[in-house]
Amino acid sequence: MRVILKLSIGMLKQGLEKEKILRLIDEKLELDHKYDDGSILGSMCTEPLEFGREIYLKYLSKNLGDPGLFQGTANLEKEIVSELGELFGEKNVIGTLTTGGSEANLIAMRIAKKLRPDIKKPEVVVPISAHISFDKAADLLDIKLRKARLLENYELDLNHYKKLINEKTCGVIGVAGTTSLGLIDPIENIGDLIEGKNIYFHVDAAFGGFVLPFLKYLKYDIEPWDFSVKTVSSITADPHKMGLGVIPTGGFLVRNSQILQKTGFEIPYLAGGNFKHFHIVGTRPGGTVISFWAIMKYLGLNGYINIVKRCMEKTHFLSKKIAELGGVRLAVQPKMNVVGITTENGESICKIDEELRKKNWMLGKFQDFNLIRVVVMPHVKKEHLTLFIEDLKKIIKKIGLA
Ligand code: 0PR
Repeated sequence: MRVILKLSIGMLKQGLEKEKILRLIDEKLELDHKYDDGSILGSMCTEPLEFGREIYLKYLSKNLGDPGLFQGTANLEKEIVSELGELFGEKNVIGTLTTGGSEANLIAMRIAKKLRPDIKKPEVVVPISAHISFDKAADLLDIKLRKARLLENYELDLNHYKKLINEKTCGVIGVAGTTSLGLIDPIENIGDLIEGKNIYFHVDAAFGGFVLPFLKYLKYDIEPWDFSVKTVSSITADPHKMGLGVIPTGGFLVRNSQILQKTGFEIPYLAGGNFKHFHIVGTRPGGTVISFWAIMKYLGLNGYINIVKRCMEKTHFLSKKIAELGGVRLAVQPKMNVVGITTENGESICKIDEELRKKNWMLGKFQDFNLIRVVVMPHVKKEHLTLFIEDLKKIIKKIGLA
């Protein structure tokens, strides 16, 4: 039998010089927005801390998919989990770093379902403002999502939430730092609704996890949202958002260590030996973990407090400017470094978003809530915000909103 080997069309027969490749990459990446050019106003990611980047590059081949082979790296992950647990009100937690908030939320949804095999058609209650990752998880796990409405002021309608809890509910979700507005759901009240009911309670603090503890140190009035609320079973908190970790680094913490034994996956054949794990992915980066360990050691509590302090100063600056503009208004007074902007007269925000994009300003648009969102990440400078406000003012005038 003759085998005809056909070279794939895109692949070169002969490799190129490194110089040439670097030039090609530069040319092709011209299309990308850059964090430091100021245009990225609607991202929850940012440049990782430079030191973290250096460490990451050193350890690219570490694979925590087989932790028995990389026990040192696995121990660093345990240290991170324990330090974060303490920051979130419970030192003796278990957990893991993930590829991001979506994987962490998917893991939480799977646990909620697994712990209640008695429920034939399981349901999970989420606020309608919860991240899209819960829809993805529900789809993958065949869970029915029951979505609770918001009130006029974008806060959770707790009465509606309560009505959605029933005998099929295996889990409830609260968000500490919503994607659209950075709001904090009433975690204690949600906890009261499920007390004694054998319902899993997951808090999504993918964004807020690396903001809220530091706001508390800055004397902001932050209602309890973490393991200090005794009914909370697990928390998502992502280093690759306000933790300044490299992409991809998410985080998942669980209060009860028994849950790993009860619901973990097992891989019997690994070179480093068998172990139980929560992950959806198999091979997974150790480099991000080592890098984040280094970032936490380098910044310390004070480093994070200062980063959040500066973001909040710029948030207040932007909020004040928006409030002075006319034609648009703040959707809510920001609780963290997320600023939602809506129209004053209720007209659609889409035209403004479109015009802003033409001027190269990239914000998040939340059509259901009729708002556009700025996330005041560390890469967003005051000069950028000043230019943004100038352009927004011109646009409001151009389209006749004020
Ligand atoms: N939970 C919350 C509350 C989130 O806001 C996000 C993502 C997730 C979970 C999921 O996290 P991963 O994206 O790590 O899986 N929030 C941002 C968003 O959807 C993600 C993002 C980041 C979007 C950068 C755009 C962007 O440029 O808005």
